[in-house]
Amino acid sequence: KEKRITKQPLEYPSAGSTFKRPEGYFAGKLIQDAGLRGFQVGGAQVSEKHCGFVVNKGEATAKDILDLMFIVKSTVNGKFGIMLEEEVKIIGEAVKNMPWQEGPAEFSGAPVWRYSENPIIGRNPVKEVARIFNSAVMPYGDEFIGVFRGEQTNGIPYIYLGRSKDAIHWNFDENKIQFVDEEGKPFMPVYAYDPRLVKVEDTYYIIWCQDFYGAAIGMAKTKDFETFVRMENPFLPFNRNAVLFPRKINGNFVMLSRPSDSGHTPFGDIFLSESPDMLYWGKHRHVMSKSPEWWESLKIGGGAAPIETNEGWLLFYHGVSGTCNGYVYSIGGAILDKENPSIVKYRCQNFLLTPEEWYEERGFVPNVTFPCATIHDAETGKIAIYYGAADTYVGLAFTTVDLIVDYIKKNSVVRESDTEIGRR
Ligand code: BMA
Repeated sequence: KEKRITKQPLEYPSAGSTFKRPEGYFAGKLIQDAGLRGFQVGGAQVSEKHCGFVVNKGEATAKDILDLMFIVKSTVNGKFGIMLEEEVKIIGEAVKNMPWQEGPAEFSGAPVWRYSENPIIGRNPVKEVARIFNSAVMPYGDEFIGVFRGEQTNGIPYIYLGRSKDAIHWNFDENKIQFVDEEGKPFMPVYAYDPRLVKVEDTYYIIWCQDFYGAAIGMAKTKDFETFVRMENPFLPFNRNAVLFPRKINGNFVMLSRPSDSGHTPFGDIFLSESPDMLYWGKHRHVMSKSPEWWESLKIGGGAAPIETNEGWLLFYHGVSGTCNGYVYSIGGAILDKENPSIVKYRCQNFLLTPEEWYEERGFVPNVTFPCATIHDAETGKIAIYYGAADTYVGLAFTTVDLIVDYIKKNSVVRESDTEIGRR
């Protein structure tokens, strides 16, 4: 720690170290040797203390920072023939009390590791609720809040509110969330499952699957987690796996969804729709299809709300394989274009996580890992993935933005329909 304080420019705000370490060199040393120590554009400066950091001396704009980085990259490339690459960063907020456990030094597959105390939510967690799984959580003040799929003992799923200080141990309300209409009158869905929870500007949105003369998407909003107001159903049946982006893009709300059929849907691609007001949805685009890879060869669907990074939107989704003994649900990863997220920039051909542990292989529906949320810390790049396991438990897995983006890029295969804007 002390070493960091003397060597790193912690007295000025910075987004951490700015460039990746090029093999065989140090970015800071190259920048220093290129004569750029203290070089400044507007309020952005190559730190005088450690040239690997770009610091904000006061009023640096995003443009100052980008311009400075461009000059640094071209100068270093001109002098030494080495192209510096930017470190991958999460764009968003820092998380106090980030749930975390260190990973192994090496990985045989994707750099995603499970929490050693999984599952974090076991059977019969609440009175009259047999199982909680496929649920979404997020930071709330200095603590955490979540919306949980509670399978009642009568078999009907509803959404329950839970709170946690550490995002690992959860306390649930015994009563299901009581939804109301715009007039404040009770307005409960017939059933509700697979909720996602996303904050856009100052409002929290819950999006789930419900009955609308068949399985379709339901939606509600809250500002205080006391009053939950149902909104118009965004799409016609049949549809599942709706995932809202955490900010408007080009002025519109953006949502992923997976049109399907009335049953257990043996097909399905991810689509994207836009809305100026959350009332009318349109400008539908195709994002990505199932692929020839075995683990996502039957259907795919959105998972956690996309994470904004400087490389694009990082999406954890689920991919399904049909075996002679039923479906297997794995977790996949892709990076969508920042301004036009119907374009897939990178898509990992390998799964990131597939059922391997007892709580993923054994339960109400065996062999299911189903991601619904992440908690991600912009300061450190740490990511905690929350996933339903075997339609019975909640599991937690970890990665970091640089490890996972690097892995997705290195193992990326994008096909024709991925790179289109998805309009035909
Ligand atoms: C899907 C959804 C999920 C579930 C999965 C596996 O169709 O219903 O809620 O986890 O099947 O059963």
